[in-house]
Amino acid sequence: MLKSLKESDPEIYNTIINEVDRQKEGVEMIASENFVSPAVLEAMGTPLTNKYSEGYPGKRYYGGNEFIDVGENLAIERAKKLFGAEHVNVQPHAGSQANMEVYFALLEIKDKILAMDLSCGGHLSHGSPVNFSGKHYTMFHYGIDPKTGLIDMDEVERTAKITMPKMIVSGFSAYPRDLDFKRFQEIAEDVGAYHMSDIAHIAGLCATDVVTNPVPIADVVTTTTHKTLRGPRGAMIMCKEEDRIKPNTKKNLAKKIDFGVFPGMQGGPLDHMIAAKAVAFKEALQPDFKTHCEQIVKNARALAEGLLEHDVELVSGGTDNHLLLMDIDKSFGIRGKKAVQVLDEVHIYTNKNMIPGDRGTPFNPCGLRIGTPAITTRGMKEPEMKQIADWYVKVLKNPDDVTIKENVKSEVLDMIKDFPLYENLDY
Ligand code: DSN
Repeated sequence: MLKSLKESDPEIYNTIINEVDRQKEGVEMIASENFVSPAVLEAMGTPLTNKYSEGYPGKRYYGGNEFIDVGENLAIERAKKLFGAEHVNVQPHAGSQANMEVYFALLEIKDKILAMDLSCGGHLSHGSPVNFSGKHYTMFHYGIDPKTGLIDMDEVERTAKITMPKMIVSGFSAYPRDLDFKRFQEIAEDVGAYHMSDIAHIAGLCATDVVTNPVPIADVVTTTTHKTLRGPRGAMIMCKEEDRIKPNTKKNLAKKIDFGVFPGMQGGPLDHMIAAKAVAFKEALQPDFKTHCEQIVKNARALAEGLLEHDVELVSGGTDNHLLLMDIDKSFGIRGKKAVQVLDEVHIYTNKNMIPGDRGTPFNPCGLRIGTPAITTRGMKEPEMKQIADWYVKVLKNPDDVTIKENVKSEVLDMIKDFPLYENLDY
């Protein structure tokens, strides 16, 4: 593999090889990252990338789409089965675009949206002022109770009743607990709003009922396909067929969403990525994917226990899902920028993250977000989590101690030898 690339573009070839080696030789704990299967990788790197297929299966604007239609239909049918969805659109290129497509499909510019605050775990596309969502819509935010670290659903309800939004967004990028999607839906129904749930982080856990699956509950659900779902980079939108807010109009909800994706926001779909999504959905339908998702959560809980034994402060005191948020400022007197740097040095990969009531800035916050999807894919279990928790404490307590960092790095390199990655890729 990569023979032609090696010859024609050695600089990019070397970049790829170096990155693959970095992935193999590290403990990957960025909560939104994962390792796709060789089959998913293969589907992505195919001549399907050459095709144009604006439109939907059976209704394309270009000829020659008979096989592309088969691939897209397979992806749709598998996703429906996986999540119990009435309607699925597998064309969105990325999570932010999927959210934009839903807003465009169902709202007017300047309409009111109520979503989770970025500093409490929401996403940029949930109304950050520097994002299209915050610039084009009138945003209101709910946060979390600083005492418990949990979303206060009574506060969500109060804010919804005062602001009367057209859409309520549930979902997050950094919240370690299960969500009460039913209550979100009830509140949305009470105030006459759509309920869009963004499950980008937890999609794999939702599909396997390891955490609550909002697809049968919410009006619309968006997700990326590459996080806990372990597919290729990309996204999809799932929704009910009928529009609860505006029933009996010419276009039902499913048609509005499809129209919001194409022609509303995107042109040609990425057919090689849709084929790879179909491959990943087939993998996620196998019984061992549920066991894998259960292990992701067991690992996150074991990691939390390991850190709590060292009195590390965790937002909400623990986790129900795949991620943890540490208050590293309180626990170790270190901020996010330096923490990520020193952990990089020992081959543990993380990201800095704002935490509720953060005393820092987005570029140098008090929080560190860590997650278990990628290391669970590598086969690590509870005993390794205990070891990893000890490494965090050693490094973050002694960020300038070269000997400690060298020792931890060599222990990391030693441990990951037992968890090989992409062994059969011949590059
Ligand atoms: N960048 C993703 C994350 O890390 O959560 C969300 O888009």
